Amino acid sequence: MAEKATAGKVGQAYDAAQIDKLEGLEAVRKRPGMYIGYTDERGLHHCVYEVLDNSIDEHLAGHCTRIDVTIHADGSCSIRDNGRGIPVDMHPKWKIPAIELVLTNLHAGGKFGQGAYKFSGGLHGVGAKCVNALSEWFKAEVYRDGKVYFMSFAKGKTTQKLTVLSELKNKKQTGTLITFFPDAEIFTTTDFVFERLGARLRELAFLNSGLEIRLIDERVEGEPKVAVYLYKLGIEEFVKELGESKQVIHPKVIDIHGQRKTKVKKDGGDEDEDVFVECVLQYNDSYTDQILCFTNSIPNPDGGTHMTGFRSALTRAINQYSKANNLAKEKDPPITGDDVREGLICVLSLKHPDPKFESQTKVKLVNPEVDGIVSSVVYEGLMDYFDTNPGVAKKVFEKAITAARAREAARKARETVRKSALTGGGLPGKLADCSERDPSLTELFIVEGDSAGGSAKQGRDRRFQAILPIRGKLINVEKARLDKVLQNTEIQTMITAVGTGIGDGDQEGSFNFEKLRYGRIIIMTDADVDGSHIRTLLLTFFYRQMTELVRRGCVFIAQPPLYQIKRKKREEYVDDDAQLTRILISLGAEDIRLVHLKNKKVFSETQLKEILELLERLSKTSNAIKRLGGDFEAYLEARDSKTGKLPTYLVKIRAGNEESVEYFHNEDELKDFAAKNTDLNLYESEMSEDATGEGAPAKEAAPAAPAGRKRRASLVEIHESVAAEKLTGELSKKGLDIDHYTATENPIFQLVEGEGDREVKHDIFAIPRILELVKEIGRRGVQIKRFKGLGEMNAKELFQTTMDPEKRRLLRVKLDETNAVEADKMFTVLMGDVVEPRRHFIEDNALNVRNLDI
Ligand code: 0RA
Repeated sequence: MAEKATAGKVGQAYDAAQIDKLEGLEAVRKRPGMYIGYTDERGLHHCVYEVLDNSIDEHLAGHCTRIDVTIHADGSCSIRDNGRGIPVDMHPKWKIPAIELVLTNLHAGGKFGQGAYKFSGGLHGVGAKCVNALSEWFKAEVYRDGKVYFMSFAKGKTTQKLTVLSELKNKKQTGTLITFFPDAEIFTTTDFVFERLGARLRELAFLNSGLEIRLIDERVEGEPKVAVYLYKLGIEEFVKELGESKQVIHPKVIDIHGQRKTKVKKDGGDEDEDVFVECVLQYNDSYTDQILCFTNSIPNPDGGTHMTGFRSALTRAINQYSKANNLAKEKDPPITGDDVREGLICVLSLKHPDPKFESQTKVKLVNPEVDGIVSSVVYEGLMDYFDTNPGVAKKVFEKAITAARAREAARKARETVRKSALTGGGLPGKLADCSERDPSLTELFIVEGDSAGGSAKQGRDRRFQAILPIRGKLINVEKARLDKVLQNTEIQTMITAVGTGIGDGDQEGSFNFEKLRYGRIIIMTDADVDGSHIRTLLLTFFYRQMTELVRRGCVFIAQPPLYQIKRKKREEYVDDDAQLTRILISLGAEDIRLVHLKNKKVFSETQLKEILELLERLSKTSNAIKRLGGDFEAYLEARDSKTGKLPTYLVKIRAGNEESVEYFHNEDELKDFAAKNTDLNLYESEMSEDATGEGAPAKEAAPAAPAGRKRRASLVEIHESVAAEKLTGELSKKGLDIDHYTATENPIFQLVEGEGDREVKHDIFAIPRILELVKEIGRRGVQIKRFKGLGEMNAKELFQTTMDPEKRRLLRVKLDETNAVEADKMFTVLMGDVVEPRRHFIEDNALNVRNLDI
């Protein structure tokens, strides 16, 4: 009897737990925002991070060395780790498998094994169970005790109870594989973004040295796209990379770490636990700082007590060092926090057993004891470092004292700006203000040049549009210190017109969003080199000095049209080259027929249009291959005659002034070639080029071959092969044999224009000519005018095309908060003075950015 009673009780408890957890997960589905913050792209990606955190915890506990995140072709995502595997044994109290509890019971917490959750990240601390609740389906495979366990769910409800799938060959293998498909009823998007996941995984790899994280995208055609993140030196490499495009003032980073005890509340009272601080820093010659704080691998963009502790320690250490070594001159101003942070790059990573954050999003750490802990670790570490590295200490001090002197000068300059803003009627004379006073309704156009400024003033809607013309080149705020920037009159008028003031901190005249005078600040510059330079300078200024404006999306770029075309009486504005081509093609194709001469097939108008579009796309691939140094016709000819596959590698070989190109279909062919041509050192890094090529100074008596005869090679992967194969395939389906891409002896096609007496026949010997000819025909009778400057448009045109809210296209400048690191890098690279990365950046991005001429 007694036994039965117990069993009944257990049953009850089990049921109760069951109901409890279902209600729990139901709540998550009802108010997803409360649990994961957002249901947009951010929330979608948080799901991956939530699951990932458990794997990272396994790493922190010393049991996991590798994590694979895979975006599958069906749109699902999986996270696989080689940790201990989620426990599958029965929970002593609830009598259900631990894994079920972990994945379904909201309030069960995960504290099974000792120490496993010591530095749990959990962006919102809700873990895998929330992801489960928000997934159309969710599967878990666990490798443990020599078996493969499996369990599955749909929208948080169990669809398959824990079961054993098979025995493991390797009995020692352990790990967890979670796969889930985000529920489209919950999320506004279910498309995972490779770059977004990649940025976070990279950060995690930096913060967890030695952990190998892979991101695999199986949605692409052909081989999956794979990125591997593994940093043996952890945040040291992070800091090095952040400083990569800046001129550092000491080559070796400063690495400080230490630990302190803190009291943590446990069931049985307070217990002493370790808090770990790691802080890596490096100074560069720029005037901005970049301090990234993390707690248990979670970014805290708003800082918090660890940031405060770090800041005070840095100021204290540098001042202390200066005092002890008598470095400052008597008339020098005191060195402040702002001064010691000028040109600083720092990553501060805290590992805390019981972190407390200001909000759900964990952007700010609030544990009060952390201030003292970080401050003491950093101060001690820095003083030690300065004592053993007096050379670096001196440079850091020099940097800080120069900043202090400049700050003093800037304060005086700012005072002048503020005074001039207050006196003389306040607003600059050049500003043509609008009559509306409510900033939510108004816009300010910052216009390049007085003449365009004049047109803009005439053409605008003066009720809500204000115009500020600026003249000549602006000062580069990335290369000059604030006091110089503020002496620039263009900058002064701009600051006064915008109204908010600049910078951060709490000195007089610093940025105040409340004082913004126009809801939209619109940069309007010419579509030429100077224009884009000025635009970049303006953007850099807003990004560095009025960041909040950019963050809130108040800064825009006007998009004047690139062309005006006239045909008969019709006028049209054209935004860019792509649109122009489209228009010319559609005009050209209007009354034209394409005939295949061999079978006399006449293509219909729709077919012709489709063919033209394919050809247009193919010509882009062709250009891309030319850019790589290849020749498109030769490339096509090099295709595999049996399979039709196009080459995926290209090797450029130079010997003196002669250059030749070879194409390869796969790694095997390439290896073969490399083995036969060892002199080319095909698999060597660029570094070795100097040793073999012209770079190395020729030693006089060396009996080396004359430099001219030495062969040098470079190997390039042809990513375009996928697109080219697809396009040529589609063309051939439409009856255009790619063999005819190159000119032949006899005409293959005829393009027939007009009808009856007016009929004109054009023989076509090669496929690309079809497109060319159609464009030529389209261009007839059309006047194309390229707008180089805004000044070429009259007031009415300028308003209609570029300023009229009904018709214009504005580009909103966005600051991707999840990628502030990238944003900073972009501005440093674009405007700073290290040339190499700038070139790479422009080359890498040239295809995406319109008119990016620096
Ligand atoms: C609870 C306890 C232990 C490990 C885990 C959970 C765990 C969860 C996940 C989720 C994804 N991968 C994971 N790996 C482990 C400790 C297990 C033990 O003591 O053996």
